[in-house]
Amino acid sequence: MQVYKYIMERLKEEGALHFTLIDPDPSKIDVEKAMEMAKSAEESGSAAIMIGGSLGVCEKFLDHVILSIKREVRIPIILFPGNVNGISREADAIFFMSLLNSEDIYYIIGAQVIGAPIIKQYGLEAIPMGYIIVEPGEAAGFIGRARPIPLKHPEIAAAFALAAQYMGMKFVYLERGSGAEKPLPPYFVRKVSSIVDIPIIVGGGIRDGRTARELVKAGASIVVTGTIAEESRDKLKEIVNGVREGGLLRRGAKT
Ligand code: 1GP
Repeated sequence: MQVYKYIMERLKEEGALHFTLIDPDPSKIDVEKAMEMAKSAEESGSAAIMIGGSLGVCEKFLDHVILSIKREVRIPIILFPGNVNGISREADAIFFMSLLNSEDIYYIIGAQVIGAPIIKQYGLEAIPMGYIIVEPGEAAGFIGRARPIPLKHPEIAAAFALAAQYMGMKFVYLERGSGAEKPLPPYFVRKVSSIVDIPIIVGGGIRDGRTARELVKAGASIVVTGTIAEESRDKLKEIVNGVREGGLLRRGAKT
């Protein structure tokens, strides 16, 4: 399956999509739980499974989780690596991401240089993505040594996102941090969306359908949730429905 093509075609048809994030940290979930989450994500209407996390990721467990999930679902499995230990040959594609607002060159280009030959060897489809962390940033911000963008300054995130677009990245991800107390406010996404043409992915702290709908209306093309998928199937459904409602309004607009 060509995953980038699949995403763009579905975005064109539906206006917006929901992706479910599974954190493959063996101290947090076991394989059975990951399979259950993936199944419920597909049944709820999620368009893809993302797999990645900041800590505790090892390739052996990652391979095992992905192979097990693959037996359960047909939607694509996309790696969302926090480092080179997040690469698995079993996935359908990898977000080849650069943490643009890191203070550490390793997270901007170092890990990518180490990972690129592995990705080539595994024959994984690499989908270039600019990753931007907004305050508080949670574990991803701390581990990635980000200088989180202040909420008061969406124009800084917009400038980063535009730079990502000009560098040829296919998506830009605005990350509030997994488990963040509050999601990104719509005004923040609206500002970035008014500047860039590439699809915007948002994630971190999204826990209800209304929030998801408002973020899509503000310009998000893809909404990612992780924590809620671990906790409540009903809430996950509500969020996917929120994304759909927002998507209907955005259909035909830029993806
Ligand atoms: C992490 O933004 C995602 O990259 C998911 O965050 O776990 O808060 O849904 P949550």
